[in-house]
Amino acid sequence: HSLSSELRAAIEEDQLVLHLQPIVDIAADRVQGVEALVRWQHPRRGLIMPGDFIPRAERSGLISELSNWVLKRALSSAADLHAAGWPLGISVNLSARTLLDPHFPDALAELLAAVDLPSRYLTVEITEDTLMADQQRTLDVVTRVANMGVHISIDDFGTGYSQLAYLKRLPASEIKIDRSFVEDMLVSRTDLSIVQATIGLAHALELRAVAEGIETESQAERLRQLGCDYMQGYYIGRPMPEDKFRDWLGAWD
Ligand code: G
Ligand code: G
Ligand code: MN
Ligand code: NA
Repeated sequence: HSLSSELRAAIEEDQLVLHLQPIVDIAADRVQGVEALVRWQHPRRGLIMPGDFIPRAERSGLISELSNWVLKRALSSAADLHAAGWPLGISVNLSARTLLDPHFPDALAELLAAVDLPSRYLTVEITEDTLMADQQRTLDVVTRVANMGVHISIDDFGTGYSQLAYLKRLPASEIKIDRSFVEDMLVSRTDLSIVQATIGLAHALELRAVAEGIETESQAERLRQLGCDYMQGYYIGRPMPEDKFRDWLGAWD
């Protein structure tokens, strides 16, 4: 049995699960949304992390089905949270392959039409490298998605090779500062400068600056002083199954 054929069955048999990690609005001191992170609850191998099956899904052509499953689940979780009195946004990671699929915008429109959730509550996270892979085709798909009212986030910012000339044409709403910079920002003057400059760049382009990988109170406090808009990381909350996340939300403020 190859892992790829097992993955096809896993999607059909609902062995995948979404974990939710909180994203906080720093100035308002409020939970703004969640990032959905997929895991595979394998019947024999236990919990498999996305780094160990997403690349396989991309190679074996299963990524469209997987993205579809993730989006459907993420939208329905967000709609359930809204109905329970928690109007949070939900962010979903998308692979390059999904964004190069010309059918993707129509498939997404169908998913949005089937759920009781305004499209502005959905954010799709796209890494810098994904955006650069096939610039014109990706820009076309991303623009169609943005025109539906979905927010676009540039993930892992600072680790790839994006050109500002291209970034400025993207209909993005936010930049996510890669956690490698946040990790060292209090011990490395260079990393602090990069974080500060990225927040400045985001604001100059009228985008939100989101920091990820916050693990300590001092990092959180420093990001607040720097005017960063949102933050996410183990210090605030780990990725959790939905029932745990609801408990966490109830205990938060
Ligand atoms: O979830 P973890 O916490 O281990 O995430 C590892 C990597 O997998 C991250 O780069 C994340 O963006 C990616 N990832 C998590 N969930 C998804 C998903 O649903 N689709 C895609 N394409 N990538 C995902
Ligand atoms: O590439 P992307 O930013 O989507 O990946 C998110 C990844 O970061 C997931 O694997 C998630 O589990 C992980 N993550 C989230 N918060 C933290 C954190 O505070 N520290 C570390 N080391 N990893 C984190
Ligand atoms: Mn992400
Ligand atoms: Na990231």
